[in-house]
Formats: sequence, structure tokens, C-alpha cells
Amino acid sequence: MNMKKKWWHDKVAYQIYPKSFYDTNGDGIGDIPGIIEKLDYLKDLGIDIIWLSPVYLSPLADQGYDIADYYKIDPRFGTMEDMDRLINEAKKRDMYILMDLVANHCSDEHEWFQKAIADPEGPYGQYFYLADAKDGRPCNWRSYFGGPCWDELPGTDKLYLHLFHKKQPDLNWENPKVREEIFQNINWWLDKGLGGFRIDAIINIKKALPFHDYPSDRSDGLCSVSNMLKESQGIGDFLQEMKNRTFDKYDAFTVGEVFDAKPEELVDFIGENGHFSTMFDFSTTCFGKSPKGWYDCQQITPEDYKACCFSSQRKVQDIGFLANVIENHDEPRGVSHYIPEGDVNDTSKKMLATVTLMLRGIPFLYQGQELGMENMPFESIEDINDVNTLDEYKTAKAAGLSDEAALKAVLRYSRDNARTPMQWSDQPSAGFTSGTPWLKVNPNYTRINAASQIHDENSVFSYYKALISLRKNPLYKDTLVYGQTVPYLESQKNLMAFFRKGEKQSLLILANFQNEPQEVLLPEENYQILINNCPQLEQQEHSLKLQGYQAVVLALGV
Ligand code: TEU
Ligand code: CA
Repeated sequence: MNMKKKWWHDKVAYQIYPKSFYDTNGDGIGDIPGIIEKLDYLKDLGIDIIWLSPVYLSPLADQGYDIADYYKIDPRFGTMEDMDRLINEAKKRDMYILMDLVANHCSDEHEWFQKAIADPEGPYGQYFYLADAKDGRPCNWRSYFGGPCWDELPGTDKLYLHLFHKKQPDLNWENPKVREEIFQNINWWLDKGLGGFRIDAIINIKKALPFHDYPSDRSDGLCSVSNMLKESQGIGDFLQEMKNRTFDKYDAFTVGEVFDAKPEELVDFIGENGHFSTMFDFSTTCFGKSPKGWYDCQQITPEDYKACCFSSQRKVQDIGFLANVIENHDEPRGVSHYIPEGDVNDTSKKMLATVTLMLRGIPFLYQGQELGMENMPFESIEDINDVNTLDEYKTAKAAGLSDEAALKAVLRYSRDNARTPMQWSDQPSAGFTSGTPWLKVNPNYTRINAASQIHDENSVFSYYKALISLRKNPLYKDTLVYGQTVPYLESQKNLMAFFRKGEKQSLLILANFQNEPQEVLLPEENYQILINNCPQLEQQEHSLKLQGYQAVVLALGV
């Protein structure tokens, strides 16, 4: 396929959750100066693009995804000078900073919302979705964080809409003034030299109007917002306008957080002239989700994992690029989620890394993934901070689960698993802070930490580094960036194997997604081993015998 080359096609990205990354002033909260201090660590790993979860002024009801001022940095994270310094320090190292664009909603503490409360009939009332309380709720949608998505506009006879937390009122994108405010803010940031944005919850900006009910799907009488998303039409007009007015002028990189997109719209979203540069592939993270809640989710198996990845690769490769993740701040740790319990070890972690980084797409690592950080062994619901997990716990209890069973069910998926502090060393609080960390550190930090891995050539960290450097090696780069993904021996159980076929070259990736060894027939007799996550490789005449969780990358025909 002939694809116009873009500056970001061959880049590797990394998500920082600032609150948990590195604290420089001992208040237990990670900060921007902490990110600056760790830029060389990221550069050494091979990272080009850094996405920061929100650092704007915020009451942190949803950890910064509730913005009170889009032009200010929250003092807990630092100052605007720190932010400018970060952008410049990144630039010096040929790295790009992405901020999080949270434009579906703002905070209830934002000036716009405060003005809407003071005068619902005035211009700021139209920045939001308001309705007369006397008529009852305009629709029965359930907020993503539980309960009805309509609440009283304080001190008035109105209701307002919030698809997320009640401290996150939805902005009314139908109002051109709102769009104008957002575009202005985007350009203001891009003028500072940002590389672009990660775009939060964006599918929600277009509501199917007028508001109406859908059949209820739980005993609360409410329904999932996804019903509305299926019905809504015309989001493309908003997104193209945004792109034309902002990103395009700067050749900015954008990655959309898009759930529930319509399959036929993929080309509109990430095709040649798509709304975004790329969007996340959530096929594996979303697998098995149940409308009833987390407690009812179906666990993903290696075969499911393979099917999800290959299906995404097939769908997208003639259209554009997806961004590949195994985890982010909304998900459990990938190694805990995708590798069967009991099998989580350095070899299986490296296997998962091989698959993620060798697939076609833009890899996005999440902080700590490069160290093989694992889910947190939370002991009680009291240890949980995340609003989403607390709500899912309530849902599980309401469905009749015991305290213990409900806890177990939600801990598997809890967003706090990935939000525990980054494990820098075996020093107190994992070297994250000299104070008390805002969220408990995973007790495995004495075993899993950056300091012990950076200089260990067998560590998960060094392995990630090798995979990234393979992606950038001029000999293989073109194939790894642009080459087609062609599944190999697709029906062989717990084997995830695929070619990356470039113009002049074929690479073969073989990953044994199980603890037992398995034999894999080779398509070619001549090959060179580029990557191997085990000390040895058992080579037979026409096949390889892969050990449990062994993964290799082969250059064929050489
Ligand atoms: O997430 C969007 C979203 O749909 C999430 O609710 C997701 O389904 C859930 O977290 C899975 O457990 C984005 C952000 O990534 C998330 O952190 C925010 O809470 C949310 O938007 C609201 O801004
Ligand atoms: Ca701090």
C-alpha cells in the first residue's frame, strides 16, 4: 500500500501519569520537574513521544480529567514555567510532548460552569446541557461512573448532563462558542511547541438529540450510554472542523481515545485525511466487557488475545495506523491481565512486549510497563481511590456478591492497579517520593524497579530497549513500520505468529503464549535470529521448539 509518510509513523510513544511518576518536592505527588529529571531515562529507553495525562488546574475528582482552567497548570504538578521548560528540554532531546485534550467535559469548578449556575438563562447556560427539573430527567442514561447522568444544577431549578462524574459536566459542542473556546485553547498550547494531543473520551461529544430513553439494562432502570453512541450521527463535522482549525496548521500528532466507533468510520477517523493521526486499539482491553459491570466480565485467553490483535491489524492496515497498548491509566497492568495467573514472569512479560512492539502500529508504552510492573495486591476497598472502581464495587454488591467476591472481581480491573507510584528503586516508597505517596506503592518494588534493571542486560527494561532499537534499526525499520502483518499458523493453539512483510524483506515473529513448550514449523530454512527472550533456541531441521513463553524475531531468507 502506498501511504504518504508522516513524521510520527516511526515513533515510539510513552504515557506518563504525572501524579505517580516522580515527586521532586516530597509532597507525595509526582510533578513536572520530576518528569524533566527523568527525560534522559526515557530517551535511553528509545522514547520519542511523551503523552502526559492531564496536569491542568483541577480539583482532581477524576485525577485531572476534570479541568477547572485549561490555561493553567495545577500547582500540585508545578508551574507554567515548568511546563515550558519540559517542552524545551524534550525538544533538545528530539522528543515531543503531548498533552491530554479533555474537551467532552470540564470541571464543575470551571468558571463557565460557575457562571451557568449563577445565570442558567445567560450565555454560559448554553455551554452545557441544561434541562428544566420540573420535567424530570430528559433521559435514562447511566453515567460511566454510576448513577443517572443528570444532576441538579446547584441552587437552580435546572438539571445538567454529565456522562462521567457529577463533577464533570458535559460541554455542549452544538454551541459554536464552545467549539471556539476549545480551538483557541488547543492553538494556544500548540503555539508553545507541543507535539500534539491525546484526545480524551472524544466519541461522547456528539449526542443523539433530542435526549430520549433507551431500554434499561440493569435493575437501576438506567441504560448504557453506548445506546446513544450507536445512534448519534455527525461527529465527523465537529472533528474535521477541529482538525482544520487547529492540528493541521501545526502538523501536530493526535491520538484519539475512541470507544464505540462505527467500524465503517475507521477511514474517517484515521485514514489519509482522517480526524486524527491515529487512535488506540482497544480490542484486547475491551474484550469480554459485560453490560452488567466488571464483576461479570469474561476473562481473556491467549487465543482471544491473538484473535483481537489480528482482527485489528487486518481492519486497519490498508487504511492507516492504530496505536498499540497493553495497558494505560484506565486498565489493569497488561502482564497481570493477559498472562494467566501463575505464569507471570520475566519471560512471559518479554513475550507480551515482543508481540506488542512488533505488530504494525504506533506503540504506546505506559509508565512502568518497561519494568514489567504488575497489578497491586490491594487488600481492602479502603485502599482504592478511583471513582470508577468504587462504583463498580457498589454494582457488584448490588448484584448480590459478597464483600469478598465483589472486591476480588473489581480488583482484577481496577484503574488503580496502574496508578500506583512508578518503581524507581528499592529505596523507601520505591524512590518515587521522599514523603508519603498519595497512593500506596506496590510492595513488589524491592524486586521490580528501574535501578536494578537499567544495567542488567537480562532485565525486562533492557529487553524493551532492544525491541525499540530493532524498530529503529535502519536495516529493519521500514518493514517494522510499514510492512503488512500477515498471520502465520493462525490456528495453532496458543501460538501467536505473524510475518511483517516489507518491500524487500520478511520478518517472522513467533510467540509461544503458554507455559508448555511447543514446536513451530518454519516457512524457510534460512533465517537470522534478531531477538530471543530466552537464553537458548532449540533449532530443528524444519522447525523450532519454543520453550514456555519463548518469543523470537527472525529475519527470513538470510
Ligand atoms: O476515559 C474514557 C472512558 O470511557 C473511561 O470511562 C473508560 O471506559 C474506563 O476508564 C474504563 O475503566 C477517559 C480517561 O482515560 C479516563 O481516565 C477518564 O476518567 C475519562 O475519560 C473521563 O475524562
Ligand atoms: Ca510533588
